[in-house]
Amino acid sequence: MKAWGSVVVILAMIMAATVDAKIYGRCELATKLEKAGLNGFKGYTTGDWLCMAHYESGFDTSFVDHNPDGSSNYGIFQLNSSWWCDNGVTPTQNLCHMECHELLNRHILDDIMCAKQVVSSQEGMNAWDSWNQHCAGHDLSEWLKGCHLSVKPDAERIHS
Ligand SMILES: [Ca+2]
Repeated sequence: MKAWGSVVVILAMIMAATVDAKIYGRCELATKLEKAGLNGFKGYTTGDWLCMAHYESGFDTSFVDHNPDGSSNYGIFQLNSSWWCDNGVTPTQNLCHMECHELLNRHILDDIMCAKQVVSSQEGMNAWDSWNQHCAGHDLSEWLKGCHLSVKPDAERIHS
């Protein structure tokens, strides 16, 4: 019985850790990003964000990656525990004033707010190696193909 009790506790912990995570669909994420004002923010488009998030996390909010320096990267944008959030382990600047585990749930508005801070730094989206490698200088319109975005793109706003 004791062993079963442990199994139940472990299962409950796994459920608690994963139940609130989400793998976003491409267009669904695009809509979220545009609603949060990322299209055009600091000169980057929704395509830049989709491309980056794809290569960073595969749109999986639960993704955690560990770096050789002992820090870890969290969530859909793989934000780093030395700079942007506090995981209780890595010495951190915690520039986004948040706990890293908050970057692993399906609610990504806080992730987006933090990512806005990242991209506002001097290096912009070069903060993400994968963006630099796979997205910079590419035609990113493919990322939005087939998405019916409810938010008007900036180009239309300029002309109206
Ligand atoms: Ca979050």
